[in-house]
Amino acid sequence: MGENRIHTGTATVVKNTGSHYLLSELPQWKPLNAVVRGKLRLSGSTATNPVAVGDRVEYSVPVDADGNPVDEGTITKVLPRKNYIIRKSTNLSRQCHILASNIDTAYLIVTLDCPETKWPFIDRFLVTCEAYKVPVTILLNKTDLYVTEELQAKSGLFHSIYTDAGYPIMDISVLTGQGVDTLREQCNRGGISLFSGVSGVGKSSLIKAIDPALDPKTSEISDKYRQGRHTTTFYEIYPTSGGGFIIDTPGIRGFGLVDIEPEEISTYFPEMLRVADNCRYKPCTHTHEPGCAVLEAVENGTISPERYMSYLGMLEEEGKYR
Ligand SMILES: Nc1nc2c(ncn2[C@@H]2O[C@H](COP(=O)(O)OP(=O)(O)OP(=O)(O)O)[C@@H](O)[C@H]2O)c(=O)[nH]1
Ligand SMILES: [Mg+2]
Ligand SMILES: [Zn+2]
Repeated sequence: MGENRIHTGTATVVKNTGSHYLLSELPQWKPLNAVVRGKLRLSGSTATNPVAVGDRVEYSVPVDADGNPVDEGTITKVLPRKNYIIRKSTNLSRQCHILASNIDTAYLIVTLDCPETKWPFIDRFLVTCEAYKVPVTILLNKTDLYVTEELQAKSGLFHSIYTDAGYPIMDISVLTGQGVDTLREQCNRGGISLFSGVSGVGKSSLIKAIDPALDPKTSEISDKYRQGRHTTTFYEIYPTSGGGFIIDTPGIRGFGLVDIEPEEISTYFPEMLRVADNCRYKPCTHTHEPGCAVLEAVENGTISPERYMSYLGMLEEEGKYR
């Protein structure tokens, strides 16, 4: 025991199981068990989790003469985050949770059926990504199921709304393999990809399709409720054989905005931000003001009524609980 030295370094949190963490010095994959002892100095965060998957941390660990860890490590400091995704448990809750940090691309996985992803959820997720500077791509999964006229129309509408808003969309089917190769290539290009979306949309299945060596837990959808069970419970970074890193997240139910003032919300709708400069009054809530460029854009169809309704919904919700 007298031979032990203390090694210190910087690593990325690749797994969080509640009280324990796994760290690795990416792009190397050599996970080390670590814990937080005592108080960590936090940068003014109100989150319930002081350390999130994706965090870059400083750590120390006792090592033997050959430099091999002889015990678990200790996280001593969380380095400033490039970005993160944070949510409130419910709109009423003051508690918030950092889902993940230092994300290169957030993939929002959406399905129009089995389960149907509610559109306000999509917009709340997108607003959060804009607010915290996380680049996002939408994956429309389970396209194999969109065979009825109604679902095809819905898919068309979905594409036009979110393309107009300025988001990249990819059509995906884990079942037929549509889009999977392209997505794999993107994920392997490096960096951390976050897979997010409500329960049952196929996040874990998609990760497995991207790299069959990975095995995130998947489950059958409960037909009774047409809603997935929450199979994934711990956040985790998976290293792909192509050199990428993917975070699977548990299905998210609600998505409350965190620390976003009502008057800021419209700035996180890229299509509103583009025209808001032309509003006659500033600040403008884009709800009733004469000469409002956003209202005009909704009127003439450049801004989709669906997105605008989402905006009004958020404005109302965020105003109410303050
Ligand atoms: N038809 C069809 N089913 C799919 C597709 N992708 C996934 N599924 C099915 O959807 C169900 C849920 O998939 P999961 O990968 O567990 O979903 P998840 O998003 O990880 O769910 P949580 O972990 O609960 O958040 C499984 O039964 C999958 O087989 C697809 O492209 N088409
Ligand atoms: Mg899952
Ligand atoms: Zn306006």
